[in-house]
Amino acid sequence: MDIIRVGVIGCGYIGKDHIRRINTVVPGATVTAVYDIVDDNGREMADKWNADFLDSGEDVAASDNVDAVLIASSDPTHEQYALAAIKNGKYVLCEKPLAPDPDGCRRIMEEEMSGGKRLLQVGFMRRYDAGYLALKECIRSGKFGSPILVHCAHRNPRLFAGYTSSMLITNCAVHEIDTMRWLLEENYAACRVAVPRKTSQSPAELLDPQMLYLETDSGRLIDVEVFNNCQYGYDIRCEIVCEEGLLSLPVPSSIGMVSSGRRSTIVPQEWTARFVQAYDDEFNRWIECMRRGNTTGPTAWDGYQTAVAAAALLESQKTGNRVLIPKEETPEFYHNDRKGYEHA
Ligand code: ISE
Repeated sequence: MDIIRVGVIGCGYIGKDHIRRINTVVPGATVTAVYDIVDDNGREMADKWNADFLDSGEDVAASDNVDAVLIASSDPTHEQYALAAIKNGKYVLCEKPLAPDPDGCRRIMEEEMSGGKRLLQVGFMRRYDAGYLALKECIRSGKFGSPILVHCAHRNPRLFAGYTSSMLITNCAVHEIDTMRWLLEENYAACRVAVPRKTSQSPAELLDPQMLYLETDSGRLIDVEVFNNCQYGYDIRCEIVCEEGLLSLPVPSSIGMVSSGRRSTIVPQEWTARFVQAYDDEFNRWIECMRRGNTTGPTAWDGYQTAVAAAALLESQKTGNRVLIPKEETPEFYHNDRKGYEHA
């Protein structure tokens, strides 16, 4: 396969960044078609990058000038565009979440399985972050004993318009839900949500911050603080308490500054800055594998498992009760040794 021609659905904040990434960072690919629900967004990207400006996401998925589809539109639209891409036999990278609900993810899996070929990757880019990869390597080494507890924080400096209490789980915490499954290599058994005093910085109706508790099948306990209006910066933390040691996600490095009698370092303000290399590595691997006719990375099954856990967390957010997380066997189609899949 020569240059991979990528069609982009969604030219908003992250879509624009990915279009730049595909056209200027990732070798072997170029953006050939774009669509956005806001015409000006789509037209701006089409003009800037000399891509086809199409009238719908479905047109992008069906275009003869597109080999692969990137879905970077709003969460509730992911399902319809993933189905359109798969129905057209296109490879697809769908930004997280695959769909905000398990049923949407299930319909995508059924479509992919019915076609008999793995086509879809979910954009859980933290699996490509050097810090999380180092944590995984340390766990696998056994040098620190088995993990027992994991403490996470997922803090955004400010909300974007229209954010809801559910989205703290289905849009933000899905990163931790997927990453902890991947890091600890096991599934979840139960969960609980606790809602502390709300920040006065957020709208009164928004449950912000929230504390999420996830229990794994082997009894490990993960706590995730999700705080979407922390004011000071974009701050992602992960500390793993093991039987014989402690592992912590590195704080992103920045220059040290000394002035007016104070020492300081920079706290990132955007996730695109904090995880720029992880995104680049994720897209490099996506394109590289596609050129060999393969898929890689988080699958639709991973997206589904994340949505199942998120649904249980949403139930607990409403009741405050501990909620069991349903278990299902991984379909053979989604086993890591499946032909055409390059397991990282
Ligand atoms: C955003 O959509 C992302 O994916 C970021 O990685 C996450 O940290 C942020 O909370 C989400 O809103």
